[in-house]
Amino acid sequence: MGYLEQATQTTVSRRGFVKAGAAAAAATALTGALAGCSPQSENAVELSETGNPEEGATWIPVACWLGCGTAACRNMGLVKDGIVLRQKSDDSHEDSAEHPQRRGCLRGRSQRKHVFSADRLKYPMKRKGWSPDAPNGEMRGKDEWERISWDEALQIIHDELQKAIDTYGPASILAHGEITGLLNKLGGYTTYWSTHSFGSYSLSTRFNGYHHHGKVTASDRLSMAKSETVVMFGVNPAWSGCGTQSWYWQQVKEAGAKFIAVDPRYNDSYAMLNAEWIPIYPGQDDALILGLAYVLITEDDPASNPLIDWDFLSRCTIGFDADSMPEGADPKENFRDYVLGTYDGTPKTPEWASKLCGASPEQIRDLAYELKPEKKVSIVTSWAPARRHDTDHLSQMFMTLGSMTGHFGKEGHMCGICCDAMTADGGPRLFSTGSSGNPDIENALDECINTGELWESVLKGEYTFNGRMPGYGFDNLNPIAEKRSCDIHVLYATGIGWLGSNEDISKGIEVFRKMDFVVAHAWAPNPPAIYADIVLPVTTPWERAGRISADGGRDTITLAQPVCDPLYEARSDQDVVRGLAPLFGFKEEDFYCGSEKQQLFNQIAGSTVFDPADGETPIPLVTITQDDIDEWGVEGEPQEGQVALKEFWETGVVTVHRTDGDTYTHIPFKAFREDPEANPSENSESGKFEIYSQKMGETLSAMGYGEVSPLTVYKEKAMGYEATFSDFAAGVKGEYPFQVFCLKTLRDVASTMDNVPQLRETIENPVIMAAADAKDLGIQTGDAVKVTSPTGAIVRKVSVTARQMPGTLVVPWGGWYEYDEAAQADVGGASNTLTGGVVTGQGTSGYNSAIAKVEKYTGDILNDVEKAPVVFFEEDGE
Ligand SMILES: Nc1nc2c(c(=O)[nH]1)N[C@H]1C(S)=C(S)[C@@H](COP(=O)(O)OP(=O)(O)OC[C@H]3O[C@@H](n4cnc5c(=O)[nH]c(N)nc54)[C@H](O)[C@@H]3O)O[C@H]1N2
Ligand SMILES: Nc1nc2c(c(=O)[nH]1)N[C@H]1C(S)=C(S)[C@@H](COP(=O)(O)OP(=O)(O)OC[C@H]3O[C@@H](n4cnc5c(=O)[nH]c(N)nc54)[C@H](O)[C@@H]3O)O[C@H]1N2
Ligand SMILES: [Mo]
Repeated sequence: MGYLEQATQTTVSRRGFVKAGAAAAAATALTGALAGCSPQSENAVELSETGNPEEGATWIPVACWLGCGTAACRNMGLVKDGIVLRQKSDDSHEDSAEHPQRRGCLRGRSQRKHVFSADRLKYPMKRKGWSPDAPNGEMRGKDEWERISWDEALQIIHDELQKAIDTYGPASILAHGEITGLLNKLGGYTTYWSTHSFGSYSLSTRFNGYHHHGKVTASDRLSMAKSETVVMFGVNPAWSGCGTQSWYWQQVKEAGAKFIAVDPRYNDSYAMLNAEWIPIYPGQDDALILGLAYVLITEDDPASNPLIDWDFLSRCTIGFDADSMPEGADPKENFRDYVLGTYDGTPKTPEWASKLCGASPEQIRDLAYELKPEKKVSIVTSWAPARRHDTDHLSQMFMTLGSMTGHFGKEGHMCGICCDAMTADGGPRLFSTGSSGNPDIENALDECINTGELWESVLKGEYTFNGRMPGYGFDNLNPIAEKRSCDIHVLYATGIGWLGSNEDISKGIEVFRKMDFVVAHAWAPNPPAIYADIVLPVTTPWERAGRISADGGRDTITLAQPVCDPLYEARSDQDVVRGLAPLFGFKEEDFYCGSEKQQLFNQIAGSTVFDPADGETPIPLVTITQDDIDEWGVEGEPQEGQVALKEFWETGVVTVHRTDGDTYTHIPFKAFREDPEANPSENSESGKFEIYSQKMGETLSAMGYGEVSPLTVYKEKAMGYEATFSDFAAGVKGEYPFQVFCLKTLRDVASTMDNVPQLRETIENPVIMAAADAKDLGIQTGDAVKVTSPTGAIVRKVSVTARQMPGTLVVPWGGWYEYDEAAQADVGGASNTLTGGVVTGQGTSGYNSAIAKVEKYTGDILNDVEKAPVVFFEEDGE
């Protein structure tokens, strides 16, 4: 009997789900239950004769679609007449270490407050001051709004897109999201790329032998629990992987591991794990690792004090010493001699490292001894340290540390990325979803601008082309640093990205104001909507056909049912395209294979799970009968799978029941370690881990954003630690003495939930400052501060803590940009107000790269929760 069979029996078929409504015991007060609902919804629920507002309500699986990477938590809604009265998470089976419930976090559980929020956009709207001939662009963000009909809105969009194409060509439209299929049929559009989540892991690891996403560089959870020591370089699952993933970490603790944290902050995860703390300055991990390498190299004695795994180093890596350098490279440029300072005269001693990273030489020495090859050690990190300028060599630095200490390819040992959905549970995802069946329409253009220089490029009319690398795909890398012209006139935004997730929001607004025409799709008044000309109210996933996702933890797939009809006049993004298609002479079928329900069905039918027999062959997940097909009213073929469609639809979740040593066990680089010749890395020319990577240095340098050396070395970082000094050697701080970095916070997932009052109340998202700095500046928790970087300023309340390195500030990631005239600053706390202005190396997005000055702010500012919801215009009596 296979594991999955076991799994589906326990998970789904046998005691898989709590029958609808069975757990709905306690009745909540009607008003309480509906706080924050739209007026339309409120009218819809009536008290039953028994006075129980939950009578007749049913529990159904509802979508949590947030991009935290863990967005496959099971989310349940108690639904009555299209209204969600309450939410709960996974109680589909008994919770156990091997087969945990997929429990969600406060954000997923607040989705009903998000969907039925007071600030939902209701109708298509047009900015009053905009007209086709006179855009009055400088009024964007300040103007009044008027309600228009969908027909008017679509006609205006058609006319403006057509005008831009006819006048300036299709490349004059900068777009993303659902509209791009239609634009592709019209000749294409200009797109953009960034290194988003992965930072400099995105491209460096394509050449140095490591792995680009990193998720598969970490062991699965049962293997990880065998570690004796876990060294965490910047990992915060309690906030950024909360829900079931954080619980995996607790399993590692319960199994007896010791934890050591290397981080500018002692975060809640470290507190949960009772970790020791080695505070370091943001971005200075490379210096610390070089200090460790010095101790390992100078104190290792294979007989009496084995600190280095010479066997792994010699078989699996190149570039460590003069003898292992690749052909053609200068033998002097090897890692060992760099660390010892043989040729540059600077030994990278713990004292040298201490000056650069802030950890004491003793802490560095002690840490080196914690990493002994004979011990089961997991060295883990996140992408956060790499979402920073000039970190192209950082992935290689961790790879080198793991190689020297030999913590690769053995159970209980690892060296890899441990964040996002797969924190403490690495490995390939066991489930995948099928294709929607919609046609793929190619973009005829390859124009693609790096977000680090996006706004500057639009203003200058010129950018650096390095291939078309849309989304997370970097396969079109074409490092030629070709200077191309760009002439953007129209912005088409779906989502907050351009004035939230990307760097340099102030310059973004400058660009928005220069455009002929700006469209935004949104369900809440987020910054791109506020700075647009036409705003289209779109549905949330709760108002669509349902949602299937295998994007969360590796052993879970979720399926959500629709909750309600589109609220007010909202339409799905697809329906916008369906509405525009005939105006351009296209048919719906040119873009979609059928209804959204048909597409969901196709995704379900095509979903797979790895066969438990071998742990790697995808087999169909869902059994579908002719009756199912008839009931759904879709086209399709019956098929045999592991779970019946009806059951999946009702429970909303399938998980794999893991057992120790099963076929889903993931010990990264195991085969590589055993025989690197037979199992070479796909990501390097030599097939080995390249501590010296010629191809990496050459390729990244060719992108035109600065030299990247083939050898992993210490690098001074733009907008980094040294940049906070005017005279580093003398220790004199400069105009911007603070390093600012971001944190994924409990309130937001990216900036998706920042408008939800209940989350604003729970998590304030203040600027976080070290106690010593606050004392110097006469600042206390609850005061307001103005934080000014070379690109912008924010004013926020401050929270003072002893759990953070002096000289650093945290601006939590997710706030919505909100310009305040009196403060001359953003009072929404949008962290990218402070970033931008530099592009380095592989074009790494510098979300954690900012330097700033701080002053106490004495004007009035409100806490976010005290702010009234933003409504675009008064209700017109409906
Ligand atoms: N300063 C700073 N910047 C950062 C980061 C940081 O830590 N600090 N993190 C970076 C990282 S790791 C990432 S992954 C990115 C994430 O940046 P994004 O990818 O921009 O973030 P998401 O929240 O996924 O954005 C989705 C947006 O689309 C909207 N949306 C979601 N679904 C739909 C839909 O079906 N239709 C429409 N029309 N809209 C929809 C959401 O409401 C939201 O506004 O941000 C990066 N930027
Ligand atoms: N709540 C919430 N969860 C999320 C998201 C969200 O927006 N909100 N976003 C999701 C997404 S898109 C992603 S990509 C993931 C990834 O998220 P991660 O890459 O893990 O990022 P963070 O959680 O911001 O930071 C992790 C830790 O790194 C530390 N750190 C920052 N810079 C450095 C450094 O230079 N060196 C060291 N040693 N430590 C440093 C921070 O103090 C923090 O403790 O999170 C996902 N989870
Ligand atoms: Mo991300």
